[in-house]
Amino acid sequence: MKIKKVELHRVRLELVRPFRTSSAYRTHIEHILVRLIDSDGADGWGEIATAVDPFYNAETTETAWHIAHDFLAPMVLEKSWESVGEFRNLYGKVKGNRFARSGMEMAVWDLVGRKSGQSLAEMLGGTLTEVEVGVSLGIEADVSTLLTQVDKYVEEGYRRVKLKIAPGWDLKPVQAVREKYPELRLQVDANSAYALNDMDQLKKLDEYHLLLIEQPLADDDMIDHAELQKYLKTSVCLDESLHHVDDVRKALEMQSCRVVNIKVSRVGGLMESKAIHDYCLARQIPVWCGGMHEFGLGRAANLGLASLEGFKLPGDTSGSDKYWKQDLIDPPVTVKNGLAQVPTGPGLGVNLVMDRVAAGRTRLAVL
Ligand code: OSB
Ligand code: MG
Repeated sequence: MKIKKVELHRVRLELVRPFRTSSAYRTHIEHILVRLIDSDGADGWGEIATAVDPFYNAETTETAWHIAHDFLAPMVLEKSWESVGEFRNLYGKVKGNRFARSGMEMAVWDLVGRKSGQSLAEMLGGTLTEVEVGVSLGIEADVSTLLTQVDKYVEEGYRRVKLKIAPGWDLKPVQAVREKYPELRLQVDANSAYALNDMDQLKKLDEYHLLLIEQPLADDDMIDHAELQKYLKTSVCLDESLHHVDDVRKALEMQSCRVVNIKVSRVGGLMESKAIHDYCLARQIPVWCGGMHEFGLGRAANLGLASLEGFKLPGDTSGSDKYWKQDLIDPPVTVKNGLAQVPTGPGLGVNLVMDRVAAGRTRLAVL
């Protein structure tokens, strides 16, 4: 197969509610949609789910545009390949920049699936037809505002709640939510806001029977995470620290974590996500699907991935309405009774509404 044309659509959507983490405050999201068109005129779409700022990791929407436009697209245009793996090798020289690479690879999964009539879940070997869904709640001005949010999603049926925490916003919100919901599956995400000398504060979270604490320490510090994990009863889960399956191997060997967050974009694509899943499944390490405020396209990819049997914990694969007044896809992703359906249509299995893409578009390039 051969790619004849690459389109990059930078699209902006406002969040229905501003989202605050320990590291960033966001009111809108801008992702790049990648469209690949092959020599038969068939096409596929992918999403580069970067933040606009470099506060979650080093990539931004602007750096991803540079990498996709100036390197990835030229490296795949007019080259022959026969599989997603071969396609990925075309830009194998590109270091880092995994969000950009992930969006490129997602588009080729969509293309290949649409041509062969297979869904992403089928191509990956996923067996679940619906997946349990959790919700990620940002830092709020006060505990009662947070509780209103928790109430809303618990009433909607979400199967677990994740609270963003930071120094000064940790025990209080966790205690309040746990008091109101003694049985709720609850976890926290610090986005690297703590250091090893905060161990005693983090230890206090042990009494709230959390499923896990996500990325408490620096992204590049697996050694301190191992130290912390030894001290805590609560399982540590790594997000920002894990970029590929070899990182996961090292983290597990060092016992830096007991649970793994798989984010398609953070690890450079669905193929690497599947490799991490397989590695963890063989070792009975629970994994779950993280999110990056994806539009419907990336949301569908997450659900396809989460159909793999090792995804034992609910993911951040919430419905479109968690973030968007109107998603770019129709129908949107919906969650009923805490479950989302794994798409069954060819490729990613969703329909992009081009008028909505055009309405939100802030930049377009055709190569
Ligand atoms: O750390 O998991 C994270 C959103 C943006 C950047 C990082 C993270 C998150 C979330 C929300 O927690 C995930 C989602 O619902 O898409
Ligand atoms: Mg996280």
